Amino acid sequence: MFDKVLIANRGEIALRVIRACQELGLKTVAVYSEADRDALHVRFADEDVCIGPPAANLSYLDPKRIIAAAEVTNAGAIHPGYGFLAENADFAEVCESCGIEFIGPKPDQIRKMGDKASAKALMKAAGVPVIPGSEGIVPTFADARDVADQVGYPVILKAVAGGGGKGMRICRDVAELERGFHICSTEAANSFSNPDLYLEKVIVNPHHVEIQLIGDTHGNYYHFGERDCSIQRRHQKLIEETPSPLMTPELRARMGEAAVNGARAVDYRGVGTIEFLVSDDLEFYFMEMNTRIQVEHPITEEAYEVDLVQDQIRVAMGETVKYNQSELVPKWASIECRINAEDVEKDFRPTPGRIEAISVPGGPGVRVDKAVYAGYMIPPFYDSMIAKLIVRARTRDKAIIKMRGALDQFIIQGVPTTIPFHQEIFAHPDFVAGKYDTSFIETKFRRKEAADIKKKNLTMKRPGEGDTDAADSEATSEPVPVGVIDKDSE
Ligand code: MV4
Repeated sequence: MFDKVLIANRGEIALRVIRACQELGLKTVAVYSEADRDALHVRFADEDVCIGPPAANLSYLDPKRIIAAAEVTNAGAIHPGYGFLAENADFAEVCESCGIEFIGPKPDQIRKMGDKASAKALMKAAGVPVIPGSEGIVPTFADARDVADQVGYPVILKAVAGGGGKGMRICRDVAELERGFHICSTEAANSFSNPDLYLEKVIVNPHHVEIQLIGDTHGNYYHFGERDCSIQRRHQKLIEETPSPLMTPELRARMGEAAVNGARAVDYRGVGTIEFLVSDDLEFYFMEMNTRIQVEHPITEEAYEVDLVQDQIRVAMGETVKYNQSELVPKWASIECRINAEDVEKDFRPTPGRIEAISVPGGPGVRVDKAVYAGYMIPPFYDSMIAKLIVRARTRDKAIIKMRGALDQFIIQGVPTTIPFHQEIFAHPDFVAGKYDTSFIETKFRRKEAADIKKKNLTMKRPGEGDTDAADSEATSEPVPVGVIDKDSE
């Protein structure tokens, strides 16, 4: 048992974990790099330790420094948050060997899920639907060609050590496969120190739908429905929502059951997420398992009225988690916008700098998870997400209206943010209608690069013309006024 938790993270998730610990009566230790001296997680924790220079490799990503900080403060547990060391099996193992509770699954569970081919094999054995493809890795091009002949083109090569869109390559025919195999394998060796690849049939324009689950150390497993994370740009999620517009109670029950079966089969403990690809005809396939609390966990908390971070810590304390699965139904529609300090007009380039002024939206059903404040300097060393804006309402349509208002009332001065981009998405008729998949941003939105190329090829235009919808022949629909979508009554 532990009564003090070290939070091996920064930013909004560090605050989220500190709050959960405080509510559970646990003491907290913040660690921080020299770039984060003025960060709120340092102020809000009971104790704090400077662990090194700004570079993540020399601070938040360095197991030795984190363990040393836990030992000097006598912290009995480490919460890794997301990113950094959250899915580092070796780190979880070091924690274990030092007698420090790692708040997450066992090292070997992290390791098995980190190897995407092994994760897929385990899930398949547990009866979870998987994408047709190779059984394990394809050691040679000849093996890849044989599997591709069986499942049919197009196929996708994926690095076993990749994930989140890294180390993937689509091949439309055998010639592309031959070239692609060697390129992908070399890239995987260079990027992940592991050249191993597996191969799958391509699911065209899939939906990204993930199931949130929890397992305790007493054999209890529950799921908290889905999150639709299909609104992404270059594998960065922009918006997440639950319920998913394409979900039905029957499909949710089947996907939830599959996820729980998968978790049970590996004796999983803690909170976790199983990512599925869902085709337009509502077939679902296991893609990856995330063995951490995720950025987008708040929408599940809002919709299901649960506290996933508290539950996660309780599991690590050996407590029994008690829910009635039949009562775990979405009580609200919830949507999250990830707000990044990025210049949308400059290819989403990060814009570190000083937040001169900030005013956040509020009112019932509005939650802002953030760690920035007026006068705060956003350091250039870490990721650019500065806030998560989460809303909930009784219906999706009402949640969209609430989000539009909240975005309009979210004022950040000093650095450009992605708020204007979110406002565009929330004005798009296809998004409002729930008609979107993972290709939405690429196909329904102007892409700066595409726009620039097209503009060059067009005859002279007045300034501004051809900036937006002209860049994409499909993006011709007009925004809809707010009142039009509210068809329901409470
Ligand atoms: C796929 C796929 C289509 N078919 N696998 C991208 C992230 C990584 N986790 C897996 N990804 C994909 N795997 C097969 N067999 C399409 C994607 C994909 C994608 C998946 C989820 C969310 C956004 C995406 C954007 C492009 C491609």
